[in-house]
Amino acid sequence: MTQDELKQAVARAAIDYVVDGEIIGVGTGSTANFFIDELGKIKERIKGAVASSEATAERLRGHGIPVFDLNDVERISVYVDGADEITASGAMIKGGGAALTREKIVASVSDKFVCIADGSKLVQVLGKFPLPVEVVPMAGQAIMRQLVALGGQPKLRVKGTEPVVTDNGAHIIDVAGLAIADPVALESQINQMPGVITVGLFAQRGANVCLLGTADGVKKLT
Ligand code: ABF
Repeated sequence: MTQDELKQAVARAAIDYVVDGEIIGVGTGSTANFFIDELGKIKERIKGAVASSEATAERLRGHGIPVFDLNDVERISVYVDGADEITASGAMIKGGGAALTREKIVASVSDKFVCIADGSKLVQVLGKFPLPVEVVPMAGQAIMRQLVALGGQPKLRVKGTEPVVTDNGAHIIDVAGLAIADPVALESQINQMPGVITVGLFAQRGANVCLLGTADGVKKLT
């Protein structure tokens, strides 16, 4: 099976977690896009969705799925999203798609986080994938010095010669070289740096369920 077929298989499996008549939280990225396409096929069963990025909102609308502002929604039963890395206990690195802040916000108000990923995303220790940190642009250099002190190799994410600008008007620093033994502690530590908007560690509130696409079929972790 190709990587896209594995992503499609987990996206399909995640439909089982959709609660009829409710508003679904929807993540960002290529695996989430497959989920949106599956959601489009059963759109009459749901009330709508809250999107974690402008790109996701546009794709949802393209399928005729109503997109709600989170301020108008009291609760979300299920949030479905991908990850860049995930451990067997559900701690994740996210943010490769630069949507980490809205992803963390929507996940935080959802009863259940269902992570969908192809098998290559499962790791024992987080950190091989550079850890994304969304920052207020003026704080970039100051935050990078603190990340170096933590043992990381931070780099401003650029597109061409310009910094990548997120949906929130902020920048992304990618931190290589971290072997993250204690993701819960590191999440707090980086979150406390002035100017950090969100760190792409989702450990304090990790995934409740992980659907992993493998050659032997969809495996459920956690
Ligand atoms: C989002 O999309 C992320 O937080 C993560 O960065 C990325 C995973 O992308 P893909 O599904 O394309 O591998 O969920």
